[in-house]
Amino acid sequence: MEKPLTAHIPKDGSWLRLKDYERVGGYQGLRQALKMTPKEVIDMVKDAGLRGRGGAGFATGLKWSLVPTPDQIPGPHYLIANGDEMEPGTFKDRLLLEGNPHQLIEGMIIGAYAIQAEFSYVFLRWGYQFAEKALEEAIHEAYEAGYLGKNILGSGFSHELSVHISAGRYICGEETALINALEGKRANPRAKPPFPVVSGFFGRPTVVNNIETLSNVPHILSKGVSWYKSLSKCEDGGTKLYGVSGKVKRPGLWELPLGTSFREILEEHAGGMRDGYQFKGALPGGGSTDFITAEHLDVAMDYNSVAKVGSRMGTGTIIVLDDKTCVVGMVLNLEHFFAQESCGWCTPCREGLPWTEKLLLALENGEGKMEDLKIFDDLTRYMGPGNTFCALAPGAMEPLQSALKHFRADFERHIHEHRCPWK
Ligand code: L3W
Repeated sequence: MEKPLTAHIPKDGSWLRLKDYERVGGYQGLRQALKMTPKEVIDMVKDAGLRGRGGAGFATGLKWSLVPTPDQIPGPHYLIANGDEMEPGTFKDRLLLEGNPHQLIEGMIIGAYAIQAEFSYVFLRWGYQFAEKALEEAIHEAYEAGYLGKNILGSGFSHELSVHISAGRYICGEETALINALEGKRANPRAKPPFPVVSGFFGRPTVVNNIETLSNVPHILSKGVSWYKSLSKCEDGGTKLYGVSGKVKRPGLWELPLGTSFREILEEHAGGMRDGYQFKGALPGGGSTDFITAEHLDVAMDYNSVAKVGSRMGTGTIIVLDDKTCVVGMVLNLEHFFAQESCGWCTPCREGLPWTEKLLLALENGEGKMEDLKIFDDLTRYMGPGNTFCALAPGAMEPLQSALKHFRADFERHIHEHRCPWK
């Protein structure tokens, strides 16, 4: 099984230096891209079926193709790698940032060439300090070797790349809040449309892509579309970093074919449930996705298949719920996080999330009422898609609404027994 994204990450906790990266084919994708026109590069990424790995799964080549060309809107154009990884349960970009920063840098230069961007930024989570060090050193190596700067490899294309450290809030990872933060403003999301591809950083055409997404790009260019599609088990291309946390025998992160079954990830790679614990449900792609249950164990972990069973693949990092953990307590923990991380810009999110947290806390403490379940149903609707500026509140409602759907009896037991039955 090929693992292009992770195969060469050193096992001793260090990162892949330029010479070692080049030895395993590093920067061949960039060399190939610079022989092609920007449109040919975009078409290749489109044909490869690369979809955004940040959570939404938007087609990467399509996103790039929506950027006006410099003939249509003269520069500057920008590319931003979103490394503000803070989704609950998600720890996949960190591995790529810390272990193989050149792969990301190469993907960024290729992406920048495709959209003819003069500047790019890695917007990095505040706490990822080892990643920052590795990235800064790798960027220095790339400048020294002529992969960044003026007239890259004699192609006539010039590009500058730098790292920006996030202020350390979840909302800074939402792409339009991220752009505001990068401009030095308060990190409030902006209304979309206009999408950043048309009006982003300082009102200029801007592509924001996830770290894992951009790390795929060098391999598509160097090894081709059919090879890339052959890595996957579904209609989209490539591999995926899948993670598992919770009461499993071997929590961790694995690079596997996109579309690997949930059961295989859970039972083979994570080793199954720990002795004494039963699988009850899971959030398939971070804290802001809907629960799936034991009846969905055979779902293929790809964007379309997980959507068909009423959830989203999201970031592909699974959080397992076991039979000895209270689902109300688990959702309370998530809603506490989302309420704390709301930027307060729009009313449903600012008011609705603390209200949700308060009601869940009362329920968990045995002080809930049956009417509260109706209020939860209303809150999930009021904070649903289309009622807020960004996806934070609708995402926060996904675990709650699906917990109420699949595990409503657990909520009712708290009310009838005036206590948490799991304590
Ligand atoms: C041009 C159009 N561009 C959409 C672009 C858009 C963005 C991308 C996806 O949230 C999800 C969220 C979290 N013309 C376009 C267009 N685009 N239509 O496509 O857009 P969107 O709005 O569907 O999603 P989003 O707001 O970017 C991402 C979920 O991911 N999530 C969170 C992950 C968090 C991390 C992290 O911490 N690093 O990854 C997990 O599931 O809930 O639904 O670029 O501009 N017509």
